[in-house]
Amino acid sequence: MCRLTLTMATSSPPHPKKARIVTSTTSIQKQTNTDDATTMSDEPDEVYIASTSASLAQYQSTHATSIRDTAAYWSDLATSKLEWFAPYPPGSVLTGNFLDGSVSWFAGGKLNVCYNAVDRYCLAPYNRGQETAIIWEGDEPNNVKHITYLELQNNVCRIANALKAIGVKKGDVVTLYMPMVPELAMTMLACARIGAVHSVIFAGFSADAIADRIQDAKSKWVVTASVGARGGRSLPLKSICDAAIKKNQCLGIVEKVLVFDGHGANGSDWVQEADVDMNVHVKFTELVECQRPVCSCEWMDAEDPLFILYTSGSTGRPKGLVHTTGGYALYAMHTTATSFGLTQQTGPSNPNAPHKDVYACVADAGWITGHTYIVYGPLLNGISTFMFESTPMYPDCGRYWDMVQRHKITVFYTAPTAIRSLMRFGDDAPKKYDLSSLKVLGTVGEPINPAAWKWYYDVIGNGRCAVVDTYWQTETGGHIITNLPGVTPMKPGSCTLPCYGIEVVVLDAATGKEIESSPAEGVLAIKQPWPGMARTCLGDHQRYLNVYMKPYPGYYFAGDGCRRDEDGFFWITGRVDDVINVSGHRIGTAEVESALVAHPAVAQAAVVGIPHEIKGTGICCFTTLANGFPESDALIKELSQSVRTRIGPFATPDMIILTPALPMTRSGKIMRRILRKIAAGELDTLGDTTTLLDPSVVGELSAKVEKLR
Ligand code: 6R9
Repeated sequence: MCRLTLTMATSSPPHPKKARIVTSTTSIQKQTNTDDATTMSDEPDEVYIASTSASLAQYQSTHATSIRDTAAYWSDLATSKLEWFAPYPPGSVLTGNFLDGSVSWFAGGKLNVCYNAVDRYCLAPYNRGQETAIIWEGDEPNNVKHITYLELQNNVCRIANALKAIGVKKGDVVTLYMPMVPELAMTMLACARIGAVHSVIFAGFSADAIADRIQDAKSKWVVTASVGARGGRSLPLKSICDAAIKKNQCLGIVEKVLVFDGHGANGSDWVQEADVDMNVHVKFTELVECQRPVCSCEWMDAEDPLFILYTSGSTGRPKGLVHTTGGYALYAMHTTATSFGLTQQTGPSNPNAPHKDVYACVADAGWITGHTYIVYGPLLNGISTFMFESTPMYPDCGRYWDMVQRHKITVFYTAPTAIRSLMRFGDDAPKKYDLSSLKVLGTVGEPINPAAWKWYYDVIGNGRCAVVDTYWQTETGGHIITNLPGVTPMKPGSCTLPCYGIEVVVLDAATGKEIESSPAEGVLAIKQPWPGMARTCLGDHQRYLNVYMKPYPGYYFAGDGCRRDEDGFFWITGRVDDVINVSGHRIGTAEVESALVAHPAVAQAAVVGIPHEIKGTGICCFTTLANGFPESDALIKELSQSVRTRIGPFATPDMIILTPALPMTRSGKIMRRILRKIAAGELDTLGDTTTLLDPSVVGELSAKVEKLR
């Protein structure tokens, strides 16, 4: 039996920490926790009561309504929160199903996401044109810009006109490979304005990875910047793009590369030499400057694509998930407001709500977190959003906390990996700053270990702030399980309860049957469509069906394992496919394997995740060499470089083990299960090894792993 500790976490005056609460205002408090060793926590679960029984009951009742008649729930919100150029027909709120991947929301309705995120706030009845839309902080802390909604509108219109001037049309895919500068958000919005589909590639990806994505999306247009800046270093983004578009797979596809210039420390950092035989570059900053700041919004159908975002899957080929206009916008807007407890609830029905939050999500806009919770979600709510170009360690490990103090940030959203790496430096850095503006602290990307959760809660939040653990995916468009500030009790390490409109179930992995009682352990699935879900994989609907809809017919399969405890709280236990989560970045083991076997010295490669103190999971590669290639440290370095070149530096292996043989079944399959155990040093729980062709491999490999630890 585990102890159940209850801690107050309200925004009223600080409470003694970990006080045992003897009231029984919520159903949670009455429970006794019997969680066993399956919990990711190495300590007993603790419950932090953030709410009253009334607020939890209110959540439960709204949630029940939202899944009982989900179309009605979302339709009410769609009309009260978004402005439509033409309404959707009453019967088209929700049509289609998971089985054939035909889900569609609000089809026939016409709207524009850029209009809803920018223009409407410049007009009556909102009249917020002079309020800040974007606070940007560059690599150097003193490089700060405040961009009002009106300035944002003007700049977005100029970029939209410039895109049109070079020939970008509705439906064209525009690839963005940009640093975290306001022009990135502006270009995304400009695409949305003219109906072009953006495909943002995180600026840490290599030329090879960019080329694959350009080819897959047949993207004629690429927008980049001459350089980016991060942690005092300059990133040669244009040169990397140049290298990408010269690769075979891009030949004949890319027509123009539009280059924003002037972000370098010395103003222009245009690199000329790669341009010699290419007539494709456009000095985009100049072209944009001479455009008119007025550009009408394209009327988009709710089901027209808004953007593509590539993510890793079980195969080596990245998949381009397609998000559409109306459903995504509504879901982004609604989850931003509810999950972070925004004090301002804007919408046509409530245009003059006060604007109180300084909201900062410090992710990169190149990931889905940045799309939904830096760009679309906050701006659709009419609040100011923060864009951060640098890293948490630059110029020192107090950077985040310095920003909280200077900008009086109220909502701060980051990843467990960042929390863990900052925690290592102790409490002195955060203690130097005034963090009293904070109200809500968010985490995303991977399960947060209870020790990191508590540090975030105690040291950063001073025991006063709600910590929201938001579970979701590129595919889901927005949060699907999270606690709500001031509403849901918190358990460190649990993402708690489903979002409104999301019916989460636990399925028995083998039988696919729903497990109705709690506690339960199995795979996580969703039972009904929701507006923010990705509609397809670009150019490959069959793959979409195979990955998400077919494994458990009638459900959306998320690819994660989970546990539901007695209180109905969800605990994500990690991916159940061949995807590993490194510092919150999804990396397919097959992608790393194909980068390794691309090297002539490699005969076979098997990649598994390995527990890592900071990254959560590290990358461990086992490789056999082709005849004639001797093992050497130099070769290990080359292989590591090969992965960086094929994917990007964030996928750099943590361990590469050269070996004469891999554990294989008699039928010739690499036993990754065994490799995972060897990598984690868990030899006592190896399980059945009788099917191994040569069991002695296990001993040899674990000796090698031990030496490298
Ligand atoms: C938003 C994002 C999705 C995968 C997902 C899961 C893991 C994300 C999590 C979490 C536990 C959380 N994940 N948030 N696991 N708790 N709060 O990260 O999207 O890059 O597509 O990754 O990340 O494994 O399936 P994406």
